[in-house]
Amino acid sequence: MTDKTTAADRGYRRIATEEAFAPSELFDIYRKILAGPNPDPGFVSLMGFYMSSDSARAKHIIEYLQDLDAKRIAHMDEAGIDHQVIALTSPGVQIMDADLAVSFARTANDQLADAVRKHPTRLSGMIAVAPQNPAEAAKEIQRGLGLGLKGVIVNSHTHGEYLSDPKFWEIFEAAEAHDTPIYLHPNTPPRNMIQPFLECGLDGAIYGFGVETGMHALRIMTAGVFDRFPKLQMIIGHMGEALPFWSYRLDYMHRATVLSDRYPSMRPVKRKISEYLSDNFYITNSGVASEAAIKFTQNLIGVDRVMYAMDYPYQHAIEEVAILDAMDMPAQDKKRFFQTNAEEAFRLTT
Ligand code: 1DF
Ligand code: MN
Repeated sequence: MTDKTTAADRGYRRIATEEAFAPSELFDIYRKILAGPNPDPGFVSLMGFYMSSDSARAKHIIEYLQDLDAKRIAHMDEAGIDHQVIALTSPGVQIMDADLAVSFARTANDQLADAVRKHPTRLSGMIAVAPQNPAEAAKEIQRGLGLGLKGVIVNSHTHGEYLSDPKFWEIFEAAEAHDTPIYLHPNTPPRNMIQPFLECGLDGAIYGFGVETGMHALRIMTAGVFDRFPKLQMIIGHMGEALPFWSYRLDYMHRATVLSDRYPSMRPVKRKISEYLSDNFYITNSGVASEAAIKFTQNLIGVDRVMYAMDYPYQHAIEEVAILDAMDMPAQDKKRFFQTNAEEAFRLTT
């Protein structure tokens, strides 16, 4: 089912914005962590599975994560993806000790920048950072932009810690100052949250990812991050990790909780949750080829803030491209969804 149309035939380029890669050296590091003392249970469940399973899905994913060249481009051609915005796969460097995380983020960013230089019209890449060392993360944002990368990838919690903690805010400060967005991508729930998910197989992309990452985004909003950094832009996948559907209740209960002075950790912030969602977030449909969910989210946060992602190679489902092409939606909004919102969010120039 090779897509034979061109961007000119369609009226839009298809830009996929949550696509993953992994240098082969990442798996060497992961093997050591998995074999080490008391590895993180979510990491064991996720990467421990993909790196050891003989299933067709696992083998496909491990093989294509490592390619940033002909094999990936062939899959893009086959599916009709004009351009991928690629990030180091979850949990990236965030499962590592701080010093290794800082140095491996640089290695991964150098590799990704090389691939982007080789295929500038087909590939863009996000900057991996180590939140374990916020000052180095801020420096790496600047260095990564200098390499031609666009945007920053953070794979949700880092050893159970969330970016709502002000110790991480240098990262927000750097992203805002450099006018580059932060993609808050899922990770498995941390050690102290995962047990009820794990015992029934719901810890991964099926559900645990969304619960963990949606909560992380909420913590960032309720901690006042966007009051302190009002121009900061973040991106969340999987139809906003369900936050759009929660939005009315979040607004109501947040206000009620603040007014009743219930928690020292929930202080007044300047705006409603729904306002932060529409002013400070882009939402991608990664993994969700649902016209109803996409339109609901466009309606809630604006047609200029919802954009396309495939989640290659984890959801290498090329039939979904045709489903999304066929959405009953004004042509200019479909172009926003597939192309121009991504160009604006990531400041793409090719
Ligand atoms: C999976 C899905 C893994 C997504 C991912 O990274 C990922 C999965 C490790 O299916 O296990 O990025 N995803 O975003 O849906
Ligand atoms: Mn993903």
